Amino acid sequence: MPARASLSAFLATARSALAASASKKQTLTFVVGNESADLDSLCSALLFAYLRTYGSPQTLHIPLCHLPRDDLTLRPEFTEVLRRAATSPDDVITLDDLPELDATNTQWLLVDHNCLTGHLELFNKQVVGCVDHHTDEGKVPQESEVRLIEKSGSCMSLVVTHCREAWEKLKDADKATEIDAQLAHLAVGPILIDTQKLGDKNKTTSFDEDAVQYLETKLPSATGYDRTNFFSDVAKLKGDISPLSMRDILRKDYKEWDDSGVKLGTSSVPAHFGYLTEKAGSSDALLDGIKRWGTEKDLDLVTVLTAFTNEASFHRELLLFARTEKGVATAKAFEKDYTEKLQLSPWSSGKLDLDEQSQWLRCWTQGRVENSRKQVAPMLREAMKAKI
Ligand SMILES: *[C@@H]1O[C@H](CO)[C@@H](O)[C@H](O)[C@H]1NC(C)=O
Ligand SMILES: *[C@@H]1O[C@H](CO)[C@@H](O)[C@H](O)[C@H]1NC(C)=O
Ligand SMILES: [Mn+2]
Repeated sequence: MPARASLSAFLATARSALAASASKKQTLTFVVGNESADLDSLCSALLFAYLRTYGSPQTLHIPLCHLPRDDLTLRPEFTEVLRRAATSPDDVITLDDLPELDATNTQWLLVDHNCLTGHLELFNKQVVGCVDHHTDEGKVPQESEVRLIEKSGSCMSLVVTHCREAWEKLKDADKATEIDAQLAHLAVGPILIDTQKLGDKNKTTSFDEDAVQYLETKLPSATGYDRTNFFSDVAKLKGDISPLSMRDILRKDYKEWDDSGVKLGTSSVPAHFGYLTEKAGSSDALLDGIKRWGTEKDLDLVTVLTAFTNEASFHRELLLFARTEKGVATAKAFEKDYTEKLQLSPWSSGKLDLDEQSQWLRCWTQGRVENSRKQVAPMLREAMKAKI
């Protein structure tokens, strides 16, 4: 391992080692976060890999962002935290950058989860440790060298707790103070977001408080850091959909179900249909965007659930677009069973609505604002069974 470097130089080293691995038969060690790929997971994997790589024994740990490269654009808050760490999304390693890997030549350390999921599930037997704040699923071997599972607001706080000593012992590098400030930005960002600046008493633990206190010793005011400003910059970006395309808005918070012979896709959006219509340019353009999403995902039923605050009160709207006969039958069953329960009333006099044999659309204002996707998705799945 060369001398400790900046985060971006470290990522370049990891990237070239990964590229060279195809020809060599050496074991690669990966650090990977949760498939939800939120700020906590992404930053925890980067910091943990960095500190494990330059701590002793020096072994290269490759940080893997658990998402396709295309999805990085959906997380402008991550871009902002990387910018403060003098790095950019182009530098990180994503699922798309993985070469063919022989599972037996790999080792995996998990952060922000303790059981590999999705495309990486096939590496489950190669997991050698974890740092996590979710319920212990008992999959990571008990005798692992690293096995830290504790309740905390942010997994990053546990990574910092675990690596604090190693961090202090890192060999000095050129510009060590500057590099440490960059790394501290990377670390403090997700902790502030996950704990509402240590203000959410239901989430904040002493791990989070101690970690922030420690990290801020590496962030004197000369580094430009200010807790309140940094938090509000990152938090604003997290909720901002204005730079996103319609497709990105629909896929940013997307969940899908495929049962009872019907494929249902649901997109949760933090803005109202008036905003979406304006953003698309017209009602027809919005409908086009929704139709294209249904085609791309090959759905029977496209659902868009909006949630937003307007004039100090909280609102929800619901759109169902059925694009196959099965989808239409499901949507009609849903309308019949839940119009009253959810207090659905036509949005904008039904101007988006469609009524054809295999294309049916309803857009409603939802009176029962306490029902989010957590409640509405099971209702839709009941309707999938009940199709009229
Ligand atoms: C990934 O994170 C989400 C959000 O914290 C959590 O609900 C989920 O259980 C985690 N996945 C695993 C496999 O731990
Ligand atoms: C904390 O939890 C309590 C009880 O569940 C709840 O009433 C309160 O609103 C929560 N506070 C915050 C800041 O989320
Ligand atoms: Mn987390």
